[in-house]
Amino acid sequence: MVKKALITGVTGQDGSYLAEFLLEKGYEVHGIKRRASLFNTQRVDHVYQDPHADNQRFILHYGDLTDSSNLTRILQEVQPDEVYNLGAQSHVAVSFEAPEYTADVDAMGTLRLLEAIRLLGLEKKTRFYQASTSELYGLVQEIPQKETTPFHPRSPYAVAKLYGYWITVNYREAYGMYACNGILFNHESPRRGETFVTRKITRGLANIAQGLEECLFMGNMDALRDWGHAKDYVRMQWMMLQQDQPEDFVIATGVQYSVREFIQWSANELGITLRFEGEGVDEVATVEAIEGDKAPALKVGDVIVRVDPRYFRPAEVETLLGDPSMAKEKLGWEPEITVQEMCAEMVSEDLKVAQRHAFLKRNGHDVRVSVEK
Ligand code: NDP
Ligand code: GDR
Repeated sequence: MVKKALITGVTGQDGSYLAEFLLEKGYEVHGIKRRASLFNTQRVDHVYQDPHADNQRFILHYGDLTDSSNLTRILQEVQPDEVYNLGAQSHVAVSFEAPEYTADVDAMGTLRLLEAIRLLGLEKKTRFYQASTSELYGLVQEIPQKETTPFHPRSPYAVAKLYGYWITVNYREAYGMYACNGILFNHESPRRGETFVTRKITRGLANIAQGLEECLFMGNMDALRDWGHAKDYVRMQWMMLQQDQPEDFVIATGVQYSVREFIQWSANELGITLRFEGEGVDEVATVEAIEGDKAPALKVGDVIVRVDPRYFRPAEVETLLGDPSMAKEKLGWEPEITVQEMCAEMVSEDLKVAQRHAFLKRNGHDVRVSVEK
């Protein structure tokens, strides 16, 4: 029997890697996509299958985590063996601006899915994965953070995800459902959304190197994160649903770096040596040396990174460092891609796009790159 998986958030970073992974494993993969005024399936277009073809194994359904009847209908139609709830308003800073919507999608959306599984009598058939987050630790109570570390969320996003975490545990305990949480630390890739810090850096610096932007405006560069590669982390999401008993796991690399270090590595990948000077809102990064031909638009002395307090958060999560030893011991999981390798891959992909845009611009085309406002 072919296994069926349903992924919410299939058009996002993790959803796209997970869909690829499950298709390779022979699953029939169903995904929920939102209606948008523009196409929003770029991350999964390469696995798209013509709906007119036979034996379709990748099927998209219109839906939304704010709509119970829609979720119930899709679950009833698909009768999935596994549900991966990756859909979310996933941006921490945006959650301060849209707290109620974030709660509706991230907290209530999780409840809607669990309750639909139960109402349809699928609670013994369908296994449920909840995309929980290191943001639950927020103001950290213990270093490194593990499965038993107490939570102290620091944003509307993290508070909503706290509800998602506990309602998943509750449905497991109350109804015997196979439901579990992956407490994932930050994970990135060339498919990362453009306004998360790593992608903002790799894309921004590649654009600056090619003369498409002038300066990168950053928030708190002292923030420390435990960054892994999304490809490694979706493998673990699947592994969590293949155990005899459902359990919650921390997924992390166990190493931590600052945002500033990530900027340095990205610049180095472009042949640029940066010098950071000043403090707080006056901190800037200046080009100290240039090697090779990846940054033709720059000269020594250019200031290409500045701080903009607009990107500071009302309550910041200063430091996160995960302890993935339970995942290693019980599931044999270990990350395969280092953060430096991931940074190199992200810069290389963003540079290719920037070079294409710069070529078009040099040849008289009106090229505008979107930047975070
Ligand atoms: P993305 O922001 O890249 O993707 C989020 C997905 O959710 C997109 O497909 C988005 O659709 C969809 N979505 C947003 N709102 C709704 C809604 N109302 N109804 C249905 N779908 C919706 O996130 P990631 O792939 O990075 O993360 C996946 C999950 O893991 C999220 O839940 C996130 O909170 C969580 N997480 C992520 C971590 C990370 O470091 N990446 C770490 C820990 C947890 P659209 O494409 O239309 O916007
Ligand atoms: P985070 O990721 O909030 O950890 O949530 P993000 O990349 O947005 O921020 C990481 C850290 O970098 C600091 N920072 C900036 N962040 C952004 N976005 N833009 C900036 O200009 C900037 N300057 C500094 C932030 O203040 C923060 O400390 C991500 C999301 O994927 C969540 O969905 C997920 O749950 C967590 O990771 C784990």
